[in-house]
Amino acid sequence: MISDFDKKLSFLVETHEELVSRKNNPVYSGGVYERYVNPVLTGEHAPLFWRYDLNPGTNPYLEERFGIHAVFNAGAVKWNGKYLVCARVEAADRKSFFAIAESPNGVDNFRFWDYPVVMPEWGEPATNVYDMRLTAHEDGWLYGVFCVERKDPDAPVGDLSSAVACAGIARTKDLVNWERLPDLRSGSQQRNVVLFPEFVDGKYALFTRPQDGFIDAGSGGGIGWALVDDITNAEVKEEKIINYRHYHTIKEQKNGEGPAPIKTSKGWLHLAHGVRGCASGLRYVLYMYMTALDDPSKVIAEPAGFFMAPEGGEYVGDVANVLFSNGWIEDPDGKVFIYYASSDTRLHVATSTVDRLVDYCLNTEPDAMATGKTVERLCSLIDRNLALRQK
Ligand code: BGC
Ligand code: BMA
Repeated sequence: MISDFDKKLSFLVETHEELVSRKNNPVYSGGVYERYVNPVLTGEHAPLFWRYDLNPGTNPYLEERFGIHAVFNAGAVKWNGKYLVCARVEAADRKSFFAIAESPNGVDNFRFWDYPVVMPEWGEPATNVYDMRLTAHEDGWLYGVFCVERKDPDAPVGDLSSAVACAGIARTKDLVNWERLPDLRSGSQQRNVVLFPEFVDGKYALFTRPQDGFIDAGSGGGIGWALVDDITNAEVKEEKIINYRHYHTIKEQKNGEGPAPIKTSKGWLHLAHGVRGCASGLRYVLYMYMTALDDPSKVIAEPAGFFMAPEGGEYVGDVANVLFSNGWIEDPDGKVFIYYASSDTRLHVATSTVDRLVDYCLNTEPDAMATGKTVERLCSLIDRNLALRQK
């Protein structure tokens, strides 16, 4: 006779397998990229043996023992022919950690490896870690740079939210064993730190995002750039802002580098997030810009406004109105897989090509910073299109 436990378990196994092996299809999304019908990872993709004690002796009701409700903000890398993401997995206790999932095609069938990343600690143990950027550096290591959060020791009594954010740095050759290096030393708090893949003047180069406090960028003007002599003892000595925040734009309040940029014949392609404040809270959208090949810190193009903003179900989640991306993969044929998360809850993919993304960056007008100019541009496009019609 099949027990209730076994019946329940085979139902769970079947529905989980259905979810994980579900085929994903692109949808037309305006020409620059394609969104996909399904998210690529959710909390429910986590293996059953992470969430349940599968022993009927100790879990007769087959209850979930370890809740995982969100899988989002993932670093990404192509590894031995597979598409790998290093996701931020959040447990019911609000702690997040990293876990690798791999897919044969980059758009569906993502499966987690058996164990999450066991990241060695450095210094005082972290309360939380998140948003890893993976960089295959020309020094031969694969680096993970991520946000490390610890409670602010100087917070007034009763303030249980203030924290200190800094950049943790680790490297690996197999994504299983990680060598943790000292956290980045910097005169300010840091989130969204990203290692540039090449040496610059013989040094390691970092995109930074200095901030006055834990949440507020404050006087931190935007995305910064810093050269570091020794990545095993990294310190931001000098930092210059290369991509500024601006009044009445999608990045009025904060911005931050996404994944490490992609090198193209026309310059470095960057994906970043911009944040503005509004009555419903912070709104996070994605934008793109390009920097020069001979100077990766020099902006040469930046289309106005957002590249992607939440749509439909993407608006809903733990932290609503958020798109965030810290991972993308470029295939040898120029196809680009953009891994973006919605509302701190689930991970999606969008696909494009290097050529289309470069075309978007170089041929979309930059922000002219005034409504009159926006209308002028629209009218000029209408004029040109209507003239075509009359021919
Ligand atoms: C959260 C992050 C968030 C940050 C700033 C952290 O505690 O885990 O998701 O970006 O606070 O709001
Ligand atoms: C942060 C990020 C993300 C998150 C976002 C919205 O500042 O570092 O982890 O997606 O806020 O909560």
